[in-house]
Amino acid sequence: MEPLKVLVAGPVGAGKTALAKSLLGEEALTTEAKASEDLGKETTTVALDFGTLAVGPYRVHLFGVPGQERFDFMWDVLAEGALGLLFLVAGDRPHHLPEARRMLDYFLSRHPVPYLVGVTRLDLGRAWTPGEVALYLRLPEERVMGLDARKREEAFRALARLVELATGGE
Ligand SMILES: Nc1nc2c(ncn2[C@@H]2O[C@H](COP(=O)(O)OP(=O)(O)OP(=O)(O)O)[C@@H](O)[C@H]2O)c(=O)[nH]1
Ligand SMILES: [Mg+2]
Repeated sequence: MEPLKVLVAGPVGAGKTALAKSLLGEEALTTEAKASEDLGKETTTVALDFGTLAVGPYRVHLFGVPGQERFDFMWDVLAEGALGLLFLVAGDRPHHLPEARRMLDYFLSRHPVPYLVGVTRLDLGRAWTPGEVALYLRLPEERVMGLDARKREEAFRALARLVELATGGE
């Protein structure tokens, strides 16, 4: 069976790299560099996160894209041939939602693939709930779920649901 290429996208600090690490462990290929501006964390992805894992009968190739807009040239490079999009948004950073909406529209207009939105960091102060994020992004509630990107079971549940959407539940 052909590998299933899945893209992980979303604004800076949404947890794309954390998700790659929790799903792939030591196998995760990451490209972190010291953040050149204050992003609320020390490092940021400058090229991609990558790794492969099994989801049921499928071999998934996971490609995480950088969140910073200055690396947006990588988005189309990595999106080539993708069959699903896992789009992460930090629930505790509702001010990132306008950018999230633009990024999601951009991706889906160029690569209309099945998608799932994951809302992370729900345990942190005054986070928006997945339902509120769905309303704001004008998405059906079933396309939005909460997860802690640091926890393997939660990250895997989100990925498995996307794989189900991408493969039509076969
Ligand atoms: N408390 C908490 N922290 C989380 C959760 N999900 C992710 N994080 C943390 O949030 C931060 C997200 O940072 P990254 O994983 O580097 O974010 P990114 O999306 O890869 O960001 P860029 O590569 O800069 O675009 C990490 O410190 C994670 O450990 C969550 O559900 N709760
Ligand atoms: Mg990253």
